[in-house]
Amino acid sequence: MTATVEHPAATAYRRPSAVVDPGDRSVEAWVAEVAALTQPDAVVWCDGSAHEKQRLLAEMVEAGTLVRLDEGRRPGSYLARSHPSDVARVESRTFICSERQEDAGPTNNWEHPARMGAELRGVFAGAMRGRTLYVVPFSMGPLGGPISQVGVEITDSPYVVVSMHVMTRVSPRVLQLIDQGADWVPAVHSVGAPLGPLERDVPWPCNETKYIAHFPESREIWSFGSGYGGNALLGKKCFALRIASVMARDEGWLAEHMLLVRVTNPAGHRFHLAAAFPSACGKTNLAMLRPTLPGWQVETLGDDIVWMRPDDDGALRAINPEAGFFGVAPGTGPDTNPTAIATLSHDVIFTNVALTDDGDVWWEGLTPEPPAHLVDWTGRDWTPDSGRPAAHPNSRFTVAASQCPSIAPDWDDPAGVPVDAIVFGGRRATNVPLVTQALSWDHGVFLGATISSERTAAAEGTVGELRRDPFAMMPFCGYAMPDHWAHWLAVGDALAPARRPRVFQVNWFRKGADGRFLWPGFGENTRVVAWITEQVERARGQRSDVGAVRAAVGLLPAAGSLDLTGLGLTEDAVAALFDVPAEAWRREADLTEAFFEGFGGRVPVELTDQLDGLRARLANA
Ligand code: GTP
Ligand code: SPV
Ligand code: MN
Repeated sequence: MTATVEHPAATAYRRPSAVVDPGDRSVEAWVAEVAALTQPDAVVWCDGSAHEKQRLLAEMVEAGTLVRLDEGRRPGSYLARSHPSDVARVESRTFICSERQEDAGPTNNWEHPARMGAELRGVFAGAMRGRTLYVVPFSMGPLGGPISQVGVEITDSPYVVVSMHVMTRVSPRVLQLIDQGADWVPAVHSVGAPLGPLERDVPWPCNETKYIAHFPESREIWSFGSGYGGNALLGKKCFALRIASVMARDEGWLAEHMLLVRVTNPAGHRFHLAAAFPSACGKTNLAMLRPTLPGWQVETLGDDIVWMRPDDDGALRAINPEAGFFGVAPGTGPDTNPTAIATLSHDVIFTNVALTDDGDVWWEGLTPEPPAHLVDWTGRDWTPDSGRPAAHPNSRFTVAASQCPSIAPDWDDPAGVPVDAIVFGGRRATNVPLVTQALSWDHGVFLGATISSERTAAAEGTVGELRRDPFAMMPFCGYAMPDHWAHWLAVGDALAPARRPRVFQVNWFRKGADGRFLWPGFGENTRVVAWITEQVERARGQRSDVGAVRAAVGLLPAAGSLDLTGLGLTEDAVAALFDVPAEAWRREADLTEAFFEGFGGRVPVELTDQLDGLRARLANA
C-alpha cells in the first residue's frame, strides 16, 4: 500500500468507534485502521482542488464511468450511468444503530451498534482490494462557521469524490480545524466491489447487498454497496440529516429536510422561508422560484437541507449546509424551472439521464417533444416509441450552488439568515388545501408531524402510494420521530414569541374530479408565497387588513387576500382548492390517531391535544 499524497497530522476523534479501533483517534489513525480493514491498493488524501477534480474526471472518462458531453453544448459536463440496481436511496437497508432500540423508534431499521459493528467488520474486510481509498475532508456549511460542522469521508469511488467537491466544501483546512480540536464525523463508504489482480473494472461498481449504517452515539457512518446519491455522498442525508438531527437534538438546534429562500416584496421587505417537502415533491422548484407577480424577488439559499439554531435575539438562524444541488432531472424544463435550466448550462455531472446524438442530455419534461433518437439511461438505443422512459425517474444533476442565477449573493454567509416562516408540504390529490396557516407553533408542529404524501421515485417502493412522512424526515431522522416532534416543541419554547417563525402548510398537488392538477403551480406558487409573507407581516402588526379566516384545519386565505388575478381559475376550482370536506377529515383524524398509536405512548401530549382540537373543530364544521 502506498500513500500517494501527503497530509497534515490531525487529532481529536473523541468517541470510540463501534466498528474499528483507531487507537489515538486521530484522522490519521482512523484512516490507517480503515485501510488495514479494507485493504486498498493506494491511499490518496484529497484537497478539493480544481486540479484534483479534473484528474479524477479524466480517469473516469478513461474507465468508462463517465461520458464527456459535447464541449460546445454542455461545457465541462459529464454523464454517468449507474447500475440498474443502484438508482435511489435504499430505505430497507438504512440502519440507525443506537444503543437502545426505542431511541431509533419504530420507523427506523435498528441494530445494536456492537452487532452491526461486528457485521460491518466482516462486510468491509478487503472491500477496497484493487481500488484506491480516497480521504475526503469536508465541511458542511462555510468552513469554521458557527452553525457548520466538519467530517471526513473515506470512499473508494472517484465519482463520490468529485460529487463531494460539488456538494460540500472539500478542503485540507478541515484537517487543521480537527487538529485544533473541532469535533468531526467519520464516514466510511465503499462500493463493495473489490477487484482481483487481473480483473477489469465495470463502469458502475456496486454490490447487491447494501448497508447504510449510522451510529448516533459514536456519530459515525458506514455505507457499503451503493455508489448513488444519498447512499454514497455521506455529507448529505447520512451526516447533514441523520447524524446532525441527533447532534441537534442534543444541542438545541434543528437539522431538517428543507429548502431555504429569501423573498423580497415590492416594498423591499425581506422574508426567509424554510420549507419541508418529501423527496421529489418540489423543494428544488420552490428554491428556484421565478416570481410571476411583478415586483417580487426570490433568491435561492438551499434546496434540500437546512440547519437552524436559536440565536441570542431569540430568532431562528438558518444555513444551507450544502454547496451544491443534487436535483431531480425529469420534469425540470424551461416552463417548470427555468432557473434550474440556466444553472445546468455548464459544469454539471448528470446521472441516469439520456444522451442525445449530438452529445447533450435529455430527460422527460426537458422539451415537449422528445428527440427522434437517444441513448437511454441504461445505455440502450431509444426512440419515442420504445415504450419506456429515456431517463430514469430518479435521474439527477449535481451542480454547484454558485452557478445558480438566483443564488443569494450572501448564500454562504456563515451566520445564516433569520427564518420568518416554516412551510410544510406534500403530494396530496385530495383533502389538503392549497395553503393553510397553523393556529399556533404547537399546531404547526402537529401539521409537520402528520404530513402524508404520495410516494415518488426518490426511494424504492410503489410510486403513488400514500404514506406518512412527518417533517419530510421519515427516512432521514436519526432518532425516534415523536422525540423529534418533542424537540420541535422545545425549540419553539426557546424562541422569542415575536421572532418565532409562523408555520404554514401547502399542497400544489390537489386534483379535480377529472384527475388534473387544480393549481398551475411552479412560478404561480409566488402567489401563495406572497400570502405567507403578508400573514407574517400581519402577525407582526405591520398590516391591518384581514388576511385569513378560521377553518377546522387552520387559517385559510380570506376572500381576496390571495392574489389569483390572471390565472383564469373558475370559482369551482378555487372552491375545490380550499375545500375541507369534514367527513374525509374525520377519517384523516382517525388515521392520525392510528399513526400516533404506532409510536407506543411516546407522542408528546401537545400533539394528541392538537388532534383533539382538530376533531372538536371538525365536529362543529
Ligand atoms: P429531493 O431532491 O428528492 O429531496 O426532492 P425535491 O423536493 O427537491 O424535488 P424536486 O423539486 O426536484 O421535485 C420535482 C417534482 O415536483 C417534479 O415531478 C415536478 O414536476 C414536481 N413539482 C414541483 N413543483 C410543482 C408544482 O408547483 N406543481 C406541480 N404539479 N408539480 C410540481
Ligand atoms: C432525496 O431523496 O430526498 C434526495 C436525493 O434529496 S438523495 O440525496 O439521493 O437522498
Ligand atoms: Mn432530499
